[in-house]
Amino acid sequence: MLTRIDHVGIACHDLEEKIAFYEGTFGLIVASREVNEQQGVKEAMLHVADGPAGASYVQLLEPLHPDTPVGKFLAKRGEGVHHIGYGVEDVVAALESIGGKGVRLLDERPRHGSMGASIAFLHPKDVGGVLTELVQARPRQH
Ligand code: V0V
Ligand code: CO
Repeated sequence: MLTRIDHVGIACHDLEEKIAFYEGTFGLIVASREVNEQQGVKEAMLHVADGPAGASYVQLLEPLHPDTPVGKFLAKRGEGVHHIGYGVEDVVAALESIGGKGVRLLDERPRHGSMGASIAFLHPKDVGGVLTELVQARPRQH
């Protein structure tokens, strides 16, 4: 069901500062920058590698407000890994299958994610303390 690690989501206070760090330290290149009001974040995807099932990224996340998932996480735990995003072929089918196994779905239906992806989150308490995101990438343009 999981085809790759699509991204590792990292919570930070200052997006521009962390982008500069990842660029300068690891030579990563920013593939996209977006504000996602629904998710309460300003985020950037930094390209790590391409694989047979698609690309993988580091996602840097700065909260738009304190009362958002990333804002609350920063207040409670400070900067660090916030979630893992796994690639799936079909996010609707994956949600149905995973929900059927008793894992709480934070999204019953997919929502809009970075770079045109369809995304859905699983409750961290049902995934061993790991906030888990399913990512169906936008079909590649020709
Ligand atoms: C909270 N908890 C976490 C966590 N956030 N555990 C692991 N990883 C995290 N990131 C724990 C927290 O420590 C509490 O445990 C418990 O869950 C309840 O947390 P809370 O602070 O009371 O917060 P809630 O319940 O209001 O919200 C937590 C959830 C929320 C996970 C439900 O953050 C959520 O719906 N997240 C999904 C959306 C999201 O994260 N969007 C931002 C990324 P204790 O202390 O009680 O034991 S957007 C994105 O990735 C995009 C756009 C993309 O990839 O394209
Ligand atoms: Co994400």
